[in-house]
Amino acid sequence: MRRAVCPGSYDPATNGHLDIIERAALLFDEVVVAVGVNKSKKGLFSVEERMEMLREITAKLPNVRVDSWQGLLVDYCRENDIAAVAKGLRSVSDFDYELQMAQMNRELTGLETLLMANNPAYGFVSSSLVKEVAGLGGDVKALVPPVVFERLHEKLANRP
Ligand code: COD
Repeated sequence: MRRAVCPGSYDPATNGHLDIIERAALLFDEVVVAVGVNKSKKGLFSVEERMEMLREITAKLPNVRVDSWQGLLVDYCRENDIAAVAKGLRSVSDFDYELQMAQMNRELTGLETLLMANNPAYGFVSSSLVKEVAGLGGDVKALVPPVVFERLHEKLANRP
């Protein structure tokens, strides 16, 4: 089975993430959307909340499942029989960073990386900008899946 991982923070998932997940699902038998657990970085959403939203937005994709991991991505992939990482590229700065990680991962265990040119419609979209714009009252409806839009507004409304 050809299995790939789409790793990320997904705090929260955006339409840019979803576009990459959908396209990876056409190329691989199974795609694991894996939320990285970073104990030193507190997100807006908990890892469980991010996973729940990802499960909802990928429910229509039968060969996609959602998981989380902590530590080195190469270790997670080795333990889960995953041969490739699938990621999106938005810009030259993304490329510099992603190329370095891809080369390191290949050096560590031979893990391959597939870098996909992003959909230009979402080239400017990132989780952090979505949170900033929504937090300041801007409309991000066109940039995130409906369930994320709803939860984002609930979360921001309940902020201390
Ligand atoms: N269009 C297309 N793709 C997008 C978009 C968009 N608008 N937004 C995000 N993406 C894609 C990118 O491919 C990005 O890499 C991925 O989604 C995840 O994005 P984020 O913002 O949710 O997640 P990041 O960048 O914070 O996550 C970084 C990882 C957790 C994936 C990374 O740090 C990692 O792999 N860490 C594991 C630890 C490890 O193994 N370290 C050694 C690395 S060599």
